[in-house]
Amino acid sequence: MEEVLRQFRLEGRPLSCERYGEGHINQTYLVVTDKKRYILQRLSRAAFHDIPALMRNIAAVTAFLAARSDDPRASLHLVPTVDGALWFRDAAGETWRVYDFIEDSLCLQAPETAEDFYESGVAFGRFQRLLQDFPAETLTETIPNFHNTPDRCRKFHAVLEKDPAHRAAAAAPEIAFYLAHEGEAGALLELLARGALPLRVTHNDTKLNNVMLDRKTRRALCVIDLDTVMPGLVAYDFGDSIRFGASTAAEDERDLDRVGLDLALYRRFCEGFIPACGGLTKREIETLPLGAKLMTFECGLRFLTDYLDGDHYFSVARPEHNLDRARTQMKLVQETERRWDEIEAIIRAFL
Ligand code: ADP
Ligand code: GN1
Ligand code: MG
Repeated sequence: MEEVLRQFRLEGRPLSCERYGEGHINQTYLVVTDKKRYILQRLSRAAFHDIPALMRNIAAVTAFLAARSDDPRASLHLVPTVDGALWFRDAAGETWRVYDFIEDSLCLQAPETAEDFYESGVAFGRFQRLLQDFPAETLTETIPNFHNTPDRCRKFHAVLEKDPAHRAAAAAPEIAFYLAHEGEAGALLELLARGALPLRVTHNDTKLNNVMLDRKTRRALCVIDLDTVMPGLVAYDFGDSIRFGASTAAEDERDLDRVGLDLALYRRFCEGFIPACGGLTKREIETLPLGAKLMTFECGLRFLTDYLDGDHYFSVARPEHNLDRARTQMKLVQETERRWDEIEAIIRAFL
């Protein structure tokens, strides 16, 4: 680690470097020097296949956002290497990058109050609005077909057919559930293809723990985890936030009786997100609940696919971790169906 840290232009002498945060993709470390704190990340090779392009995206988006705020904490800041590069590739082929640590902030794994969730909606909505002027054509698609749900279904079938980790038998009810729900997978993409929904620059990974709140005021501060900023639909960003933050339980809760939808949180998120986006079309707003349902289905399907594949993509802390996650998402899809009329009533207030 010392060798890696020597490559970056850090202020002060490194005192410690420890694993940090609860992201599922990169390996994240908190680095403390005698002057400052930093976030060091080893990028996932399973997730990202064109790291130079990914880092160019992030440099462009962070510079764009930094130019639009007086607050240095309103955007991530990359720390360059001693050679002036944005990342360092080590002898083993691993890629490392460093950000300034966003100080006096909070990163939550679940909203403590409805206001926290509202503020996360403001953060992601504002991010969406600011990026309306970003030159989308300069962005590389870091993970092609990331939210192409029918493509996720195809990948699921391919893994299921091979059953490489011999786990399909242990997941028969979950497999049956996801197969039975495939019919709706293409609903948003069909609307896009018909020209009914606009393509925007979206974040695509809008979990609550990818947003920072100000520790004192608990107001929206900054959106982080920019690895998947790509052209997409606003329903993706809305949907992924709801999937994670409006659930009554953690993403990996094992007791499914505890997993449900908190519709008060759902509504409060809408109140933060929709106005902050500014200028969403009527059709975009109408399709937000479908986005939440599809992002939940898709994420569950991705967890199940990774479980069947032997856990190569998402970080896991136990052998059944991805299966547990696939089950919570399944329960949330069921709850979304059961409470669909109530959800539609919430959205109608914003039309
Ligand atoms: P992953 O792609 O694995 O989710 P993230 O970029 O989201 O990685 O980082 C993981 C966690 O590290 C975040 O949820 C957050 O808690 C913390 N984190 C990341 N960047 C910063 C930063 N610049 N300042 C403070 N905390 C950060
Ligand atoms: C991953 O990187 P992280 O932990 O913020 C994943 C998301 C999933 C999420 C599920 C690049 O998010 O797509 O929705 O896990 N990110 C990537 O918790 O695949
Ligand atoms: Mg993250």
